[in-house]
Amino acid sequence: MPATLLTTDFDSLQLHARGKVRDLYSVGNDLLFVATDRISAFDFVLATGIPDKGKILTQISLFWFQFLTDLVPNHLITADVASYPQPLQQYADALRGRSMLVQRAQMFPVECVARGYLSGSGWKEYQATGKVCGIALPAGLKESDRLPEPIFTPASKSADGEHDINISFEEMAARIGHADAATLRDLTLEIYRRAAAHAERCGMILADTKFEFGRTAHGIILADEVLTPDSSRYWQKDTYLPGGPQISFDKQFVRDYLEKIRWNKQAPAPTLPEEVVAQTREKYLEAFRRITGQQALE
Ligand code: Q0T
Repeated sequence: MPATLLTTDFDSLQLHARGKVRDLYSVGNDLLFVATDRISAFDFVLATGIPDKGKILTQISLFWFQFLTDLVPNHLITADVASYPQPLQQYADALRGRSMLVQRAQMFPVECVARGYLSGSGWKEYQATGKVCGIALPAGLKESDRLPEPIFTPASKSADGEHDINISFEEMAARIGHADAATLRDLTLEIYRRAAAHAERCGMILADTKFEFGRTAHGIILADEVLTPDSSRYWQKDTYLPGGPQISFDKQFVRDYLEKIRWNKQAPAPTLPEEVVAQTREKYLEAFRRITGQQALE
């Protein structure tokens, strides 16, 4: 089993932002996006990482950027470490396979979510109001049901920066302007349709996914990581059964274990047994193989 990269500390680089599982550094006018092996569950980063998870997610993201390139430009400059600027070369071994040099963009303060199925916060909101983000849905839908057509359900970061809050399209338009809001909505739905069709051919259901967009001097670009199991809900097609929650493609063993030990979901987050780590790593690899058609990480 390869070593786990839980945190980066690139002393000579300027940290731009640290997320739950990703670290971003400033590199001149660009950014270095690094996916660690950290894993979160129930909103906590667990004490144990999943070896290669950051590499697997980066390779999935790179596949999708290329798959979508005729539809939408993206922030990727290069993921070829040998082509990175000189100050990054001392970290080449840590960065290889799990990093991207990306263009800095002015990020839109909105999470762009597309949903083709009723799950998570969408299902909760539908049960309470019959709508999701102001969109009326047919009565009588069950949890995990496929929607009549994919819907755009934007969200904004809450003040604590933790939980996203679903907002209506009109609320989004009030924040960023109607024209940009319409452009991001149309892009989000078009990307979702294209990706969901590919997932389907790979035996998976792309239930929903979240995109982040930014603006550069050249226009709107797709940023962040895209269509990874961390930013998307993937289900296995052959076990799909609406009327309840679906088994998470990637985190099923982690969630089962955390339920089994009856963790109270308070800090400190637990460690994972090596069996659960191995099973979970295998699920991420399976997602990678199915989506990219590649047999192994380079
Ligand atoms: C960003 C400018 O998840 C984030 O950071 C955690 C590491 C969100 N985030 C994205 C940016 C990006 C990107 N991606 C970009 N291309 N340009 N900012 C900042 N935070």
